[in-house]
Amino acid sequence: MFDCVALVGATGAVGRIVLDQLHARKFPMRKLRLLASARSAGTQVRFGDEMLTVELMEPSAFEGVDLVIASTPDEVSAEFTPWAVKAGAIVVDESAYWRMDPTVPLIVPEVNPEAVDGHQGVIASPNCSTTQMVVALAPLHKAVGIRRVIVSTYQATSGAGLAGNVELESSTRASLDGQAHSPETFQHPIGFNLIPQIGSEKHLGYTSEEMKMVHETQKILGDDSIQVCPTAVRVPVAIGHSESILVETREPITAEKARELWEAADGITVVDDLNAKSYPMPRDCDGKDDVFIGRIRQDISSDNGIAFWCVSDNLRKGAATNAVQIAELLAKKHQPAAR
Ligand code: 2RA
Repeated sequence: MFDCVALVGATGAVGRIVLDQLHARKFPMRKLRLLASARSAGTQVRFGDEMLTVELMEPSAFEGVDLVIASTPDEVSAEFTPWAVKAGAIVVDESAYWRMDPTVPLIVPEVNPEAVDGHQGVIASPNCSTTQMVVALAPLHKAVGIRRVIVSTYQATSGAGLAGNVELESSTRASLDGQAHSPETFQHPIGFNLIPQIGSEKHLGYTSEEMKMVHETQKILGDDSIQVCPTAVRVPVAIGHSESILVETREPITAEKARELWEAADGITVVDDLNAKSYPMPRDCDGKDDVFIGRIRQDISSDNGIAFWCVSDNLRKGAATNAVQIAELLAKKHQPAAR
């Protein structure tokens, strides 16, 4: 049981779901405080039957806080995290800022829960497109080893926050009305379109989003030899990232064995009957916490390959749910400090 938990970023797309999850999962805490920049301070936010007032985030605001769950841009995390750690809090951070810091565990509870023991005050939650992929990859990696992953993503507009969904609507409406539309959040109009760029150029023509999938996957699975070749694409879907994944394994594995492993794994639901037109789709996964897997096939172009389709709610398992699950791991180990 934590005495005091602070949520940073409660008014954002992910923060709202963190609040719902803390309430729905009866997170063990005596008090919840909401912290934000001056722009949101003073806002009233519902938590169950209570209305909480968002407080100004400044160094002294973290006094007495045991645990921080944060969903903010990278530069905000860089500023406030040292304040929180200095005040004695553990920070579960959803930004990209700390993820690749060697002193910071990067955790997906179904995959590497043991990494929680190595924290030095900060624990990072991965990028949404990585999280759902590693949940799917982990059982295969454990059973037969993974040599290489080729992944194409189909990422929802909510990955870019509330503004992404506002732009999906306005761009779609403008297209239907035959009007021009100037994009602000995305590089091009997203209505009736696909945009093969998420983030900026990072390495050899790969974007920042794509390179996150490479480095975060290796860190979470604890194996730098895994090769990942990603293509990240923004699609006109509001919620739910989809991924087409081809895995080259170290030892052969059949599609039937892969299905068995996924059916037995925590956090995975298999939806896989092509003849019944049954496979995961973003509309069906919206609002759910699992990672959904379907279209499970042997790679017909090589001996050691499995191809599959993977969908997950990017705001839930891709962000809020994963952070709350990390906080639950911490809660199991937490002894209230004498202050
Ligand atoms: C996106 N993965 O979908 C990003 C959000 N972290 O834009």
